[in-house]
Amino acid sequence: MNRILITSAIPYINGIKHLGNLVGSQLPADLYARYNRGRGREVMFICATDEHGTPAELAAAKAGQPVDEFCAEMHGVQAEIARGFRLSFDHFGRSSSARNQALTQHFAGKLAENGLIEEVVEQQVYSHADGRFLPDRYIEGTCPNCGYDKARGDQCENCTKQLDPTDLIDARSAVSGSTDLEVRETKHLYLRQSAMKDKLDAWISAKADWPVLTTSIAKKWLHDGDGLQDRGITRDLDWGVPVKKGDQDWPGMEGKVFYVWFDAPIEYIAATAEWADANGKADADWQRWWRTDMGADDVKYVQFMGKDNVPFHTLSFPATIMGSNEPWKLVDYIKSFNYLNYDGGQFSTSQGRGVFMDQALEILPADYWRWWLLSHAPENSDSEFTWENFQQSVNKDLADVLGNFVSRVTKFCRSKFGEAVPDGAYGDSEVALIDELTPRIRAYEGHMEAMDVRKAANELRAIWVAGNEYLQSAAPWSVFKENPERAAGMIRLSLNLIRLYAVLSAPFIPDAAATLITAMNTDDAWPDDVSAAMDVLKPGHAFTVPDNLFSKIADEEREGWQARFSGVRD
Ligand code: B3M
Ligand code: ZN
Repeated sequence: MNRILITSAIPYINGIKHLGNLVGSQLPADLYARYNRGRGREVMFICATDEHGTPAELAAAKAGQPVDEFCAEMHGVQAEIARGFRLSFDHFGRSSSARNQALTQHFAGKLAENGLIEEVVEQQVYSHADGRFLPDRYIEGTCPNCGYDKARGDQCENCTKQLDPTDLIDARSAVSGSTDLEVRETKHLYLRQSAMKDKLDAWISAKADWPVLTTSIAKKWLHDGDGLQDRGITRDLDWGVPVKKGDQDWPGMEGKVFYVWFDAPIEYIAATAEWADANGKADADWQRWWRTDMGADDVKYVQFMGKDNVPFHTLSFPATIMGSNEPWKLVDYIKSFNYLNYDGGQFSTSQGRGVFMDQALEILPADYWRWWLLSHAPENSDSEFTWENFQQSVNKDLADVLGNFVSRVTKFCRSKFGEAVPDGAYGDSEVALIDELTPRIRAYEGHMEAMDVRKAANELRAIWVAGNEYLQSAAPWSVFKENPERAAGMIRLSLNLIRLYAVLSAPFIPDAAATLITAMNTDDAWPDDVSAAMDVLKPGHAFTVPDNLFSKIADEEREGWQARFSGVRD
């Protein structure tokens, strides 16, 4: 497969994401996109903001802004932070786009045509003061079970009892506090997932190579309790994709919108169309990624997400795609992640606990975070961010191992041979290093292909360490006195190693890699043949000594950050 379509779960618009969200979707997706581009494959890497739903409406109200304005502004903020982390999206779209609106309505129309939509009349709480229906969790009142006075309409936080809004004593709107509430009838559309259960089950069962985390969650939803449930796909809200069948009105559904989780995954497709629009391309140019009748059979499609998003991607979205009976591309591989915890607790957006993406970039450049997060990705279990561990990884891996190697080699060369690759032959120890590196690089590639993020990071670190150990034992600074030509061979190899490191490390630490490529005055072709790669920079090739790549984190700095981020965000 030489074309790779990559999507990351699209972040909600209503706030800035924390580092746990980043490492669970956008960052590993970027790693994989950069790696595949490095291998010369054609990549389409898509992300977007997830802009609909009650949380977006409420966040806008809190900010005192119309919701469309709020979303446009927050999209800009999130796009800027994404650039700061060097997330190399081909397009960062918006789920509120005209493209997504049309596609969402299109899918709903097809599902209805195929008998997969059911209209259901329900009772729901309407708030006169707010002029809207209220979702269950936006109704508050006193718990009939324990007397807790801030119980929500879906559940009591205090005694965990599942509730219906009508169970609450003195129910009030969580939006306005108004008690002027009324239960009204309202009609909603349900996606008949139950009718597609066997098809979905067969599809998931065939994915033997998927992470267990992904398939076990899907299987649980398919088989636990009463099995796969039909899912409401409309809401009584103002903000969202208006309910229509294709471009036709949907009688009885006036004034309603699709549920945010119905239109959000469709935005993966729509954002690719937005990419085409933004780049003056034709529809065929995005359709070749998504329509199997337009060439997408040759595409490998990989999705990245945190485990909480797995049910929607293994069941609801495939049900939408399959149920359309149209030749849309289904996902080929779903890479899901556990949670990253923060210093003995959980990262929490609602409580402002942990380090958020904007704050992280205020403290240190993207590469520092990328390296720690990816090398500690919560793949097989939850993992934990601690400041001590972060300090240790940065200081050791990035500063002592990689940074120090680059600095010693380039500075030694400059002082003894000048800023050009010296001429000297490779001896036994150089050949031995090349022999060691070859299988390591092949292993690194294998882990990257398999999206084993931690294993890939470990192998990359081992590749850096091998160069350091070589340099330490070859000791060109001692050899130089007796045998400058021999030392020249060692330095020629080491300068080529710097180039090799830049190419291999670019998916993890793109800024440092770019600095090295520029300093070495070279290209970034992938080392398919390691011996040949050790001979790219020929004797006489000019280079410059790069600035210090990574600074160490001092204890006082670490303690300062630890204190600053110990509470909640204001
Ligand atoms: N917006 C979850 C989140 O931001 C959700 C993902 C949608 S993926 C289609 O954490
Ligand atoms: Zn209770």
